[in-house]
Amino acid sequence: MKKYSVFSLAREALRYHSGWERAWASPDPKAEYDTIIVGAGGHGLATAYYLAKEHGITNVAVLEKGWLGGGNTGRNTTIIRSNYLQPESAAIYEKARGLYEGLSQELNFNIMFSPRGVMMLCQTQHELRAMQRTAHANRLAGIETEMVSPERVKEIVPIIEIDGPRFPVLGGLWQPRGGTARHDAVAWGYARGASARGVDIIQQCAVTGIDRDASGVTGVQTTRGPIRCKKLCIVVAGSSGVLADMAGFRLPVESVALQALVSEPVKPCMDCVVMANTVHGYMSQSDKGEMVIGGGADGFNNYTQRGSFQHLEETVRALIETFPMISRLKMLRHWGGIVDMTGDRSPIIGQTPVPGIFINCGWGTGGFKAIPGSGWATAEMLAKGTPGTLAAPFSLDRFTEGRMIDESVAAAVAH
Ligand code: FAD
Ligand code: PYC
Repeated sequence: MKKYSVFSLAREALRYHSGWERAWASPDPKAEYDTIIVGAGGHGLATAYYLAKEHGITNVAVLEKGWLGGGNTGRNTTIIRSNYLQPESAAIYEKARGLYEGLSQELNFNIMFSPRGVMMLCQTQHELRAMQRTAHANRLAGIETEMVSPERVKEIVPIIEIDGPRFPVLGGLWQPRGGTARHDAVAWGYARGASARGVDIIQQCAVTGIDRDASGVTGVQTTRGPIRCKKLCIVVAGSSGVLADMAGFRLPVESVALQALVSEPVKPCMDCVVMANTVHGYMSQSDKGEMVIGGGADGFNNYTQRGSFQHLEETVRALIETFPMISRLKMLRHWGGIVDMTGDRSPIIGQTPVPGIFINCGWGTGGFKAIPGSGWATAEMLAKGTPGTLAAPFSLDRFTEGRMIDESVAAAVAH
């Protein structure tokens, strides 16, 4: 892999950019791999990268039915934060946020991490008290967050209306080192790093069946033929239930569309992320100037990867009292992704009832922020055959043992 640097940029500028090589290889599938990862979203690619880098395991294929990063990873609104309530979640989300800080350097790929700060508004007394509790929990977990007054919210976010008649701003939970990153670049950077270390990334290769014998998994059926493997890791977000069905077990997840939209570009007016969870809306400004806006998940289970006018109207209406300026903006595009929701709004990372099959799913509306930490922990589990300390609390068993990790408030997005 050729290193990207100011020197390579200058060299290529002098020869009309004719010498750039492809960022990752596109090999044909081999007959057999030690490990197959299904799903080339951020979580699958990060898992492959850390398997190769941290554990030296490279006889690995990542199989993707479409194009890499084309699922939720390329459809999300890129918010990164770690202000979760429970210690288990704080640990994995903060590990991820920490890795994001150095990821451009580590991958030699600019993921445009922008720690611009995340403000979670409190617009009811109840929300104010819940967020105060979260701030205390964050302090205990060593996560830098603080409660701020309405006046401080206004200083940080001048375009906000704090004295709205229905939803006044009573305070905010501020995470100064939260922020955003370029979603595609995260997928592309991990793909390039994994491919350079010998991982085969195979796009346009849908898994259509899972082969098993009495001792466990033996391989997969794909649209490009059968491939044998010793270990299989399912990392397909909204399609997790479908893949589990192929393997012969059920998962406690529901698939729902989550939608977002962007406005026409405007001059810089908001340099942090704001989430208004009482009214079900959030907003940030992209580097291009578009206001990136999202709301709650669809209220019914579905596999629809697109936006709807009804949702667009609902989300903008929710935010207008708090951000009156958006009433004058034209909206440009809207879209949807399929998110996989668990009952406690925490992910599942662990072994499945089928020996040799592992799963990473259930990130619901909030898995972009977790990609580096989740990939790191899933790679550790695959390498050792059993989850390490970061992943262990998120096992599938917790639903039968009653060990819920309730993050329905921290998940923030209405569902
Ligand atoms: P995906 O990126 O969906 O990757 C799974 C891959 O599996 C897909 O590429 C798919 O094609 C592939 N696949 C499926 N079936 C098969 C098969 N049979 N064979 C082969 N491949 C298959 N999270 C945040 O932290 N912050 C946010 O601001 C945020 N905003 C969001 C906004 C929206 C509109 C949406 C939809 C989600 C948002 N999320 C956010 C959630 C986040 O996007 C997801 O949790 C995360 O991207 C999941 O990553 P993944 O790698 O698990 O899944
Ligand atoms: O998890 O922070 C989040 C989030 C914001 C928008 C969608 N998910």
